[in-house]
Amino acid sequence: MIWNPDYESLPPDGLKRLQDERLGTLVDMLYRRVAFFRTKMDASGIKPGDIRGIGDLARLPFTTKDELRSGYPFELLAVDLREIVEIHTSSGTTGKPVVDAYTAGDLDTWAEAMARTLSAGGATRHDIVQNAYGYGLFTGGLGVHYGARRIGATVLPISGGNTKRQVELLRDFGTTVLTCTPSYALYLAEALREEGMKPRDMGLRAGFFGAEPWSDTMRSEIQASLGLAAYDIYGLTEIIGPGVAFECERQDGLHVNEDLFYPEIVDPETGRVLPDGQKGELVITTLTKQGTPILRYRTRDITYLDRTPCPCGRTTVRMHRLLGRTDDMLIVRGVNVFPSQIEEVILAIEGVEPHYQIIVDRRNQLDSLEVQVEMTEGLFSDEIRDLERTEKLIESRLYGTLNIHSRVKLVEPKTIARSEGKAKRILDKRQI
Ligand code: DLL
Repeated sequence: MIWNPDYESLPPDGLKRLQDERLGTLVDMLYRRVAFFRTKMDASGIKPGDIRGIGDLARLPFTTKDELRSGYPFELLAVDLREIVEIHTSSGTTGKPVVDAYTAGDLDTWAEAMARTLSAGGATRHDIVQNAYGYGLFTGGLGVHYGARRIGATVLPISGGNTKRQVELLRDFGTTVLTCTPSYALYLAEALREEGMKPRDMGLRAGFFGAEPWSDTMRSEIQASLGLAAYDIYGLTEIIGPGVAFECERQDGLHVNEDLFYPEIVDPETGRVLPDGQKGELVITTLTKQGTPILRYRTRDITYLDRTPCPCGRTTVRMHRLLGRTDDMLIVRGVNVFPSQIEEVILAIEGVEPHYQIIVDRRNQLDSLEVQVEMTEGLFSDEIRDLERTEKLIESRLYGTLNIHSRVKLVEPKTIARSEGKAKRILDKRQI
């Protein structure tokens, strides 16, 4: 079902007019209210009057994650703090997190964007939505929650984890819609199987999965094991959270909420805008956001755009499911992990060398993180007890930094391959 045909099925010229108008208002507002954007526009010799529409967008400077971080916590606010009613931040990044500050109007937009997302997969007020995305500063839980409320569905706000309880709820409440990360969906499927529950015994009809990379193979597995239609949903904290783009019943590319978020694809090296169909880095401009609007945000996510009409009746552009990232950020169990964070922890420990390897795998349908670290000759000649103590110490420090559990294995000196160029420290064995 199309939640809001007035916007989702606008004829292309009407959509373009709306985008032109909204971009003009945005640029004008950012120039007046946010010193960070004013300084950047001044540096590029651009005045708000120069931007007459989307056709001029490429003249505006990009915004990067580092810039957002350096504006922590409130430097990029475009309204008075009193107007902000809710704040979310990005998870486990190096240094400061990125802050998304929402006005009441932004929460309304978010609910709208997520209502469209859930409706596209056929969810309605008759559904019972088991929301197993994490509630809290992470945008997944509350984003889905607001959208489910907007369409009038019944929400079970169970949040992530606690698999036994998830199984119980699913059975007792007759859950019809499941929302969580795709890896957790598979894990849950396994738990249900162990309880002797078959897909046909469950009432599940649809699932909305995102926040981490997954593939069509994984989709088939999820659909078969849970007996539902699995939809890919995309978003990021910097822009709004989930609700940026979503699949319709065709499951063939993600419709971008284009009246709210304008997508471009650029060459990650040169920043040049690429034509539709060409792979590159997704760049997003928020067209209506009030609290923390952003110009041309470099997402580092790799995809391409497809403007061919979709039989579903939406006229919005589709982005292909994500093909990767330009940086080396790992997403483990939905949490962003940067290798540099791991390195920092390791380098502060005595008895180990700065040679390590990060191994990410998927065991029992759940991501696992293992860190192999070379020990010094000194530690190598110590008692086993001492080695175990060091392993546990690193594990607990890593947990403190990353907020997810990892396994640390000390290996003998000189056993980790050295590299002459860029070190290849990450081994991602997940088959996705
Ligand atoms: O993960 C927002 C979200 C929540 C999306 C729930 C979908 C569902 P962040 O924690 O800021 O926000 O992480 C954003 O996650 O730049 C992508 O690299 C990755 N990501 C998000 N959705 C997908 C997806 C939320 N469908 C980062 N496929 C993004 C692959 C995804 N990667």
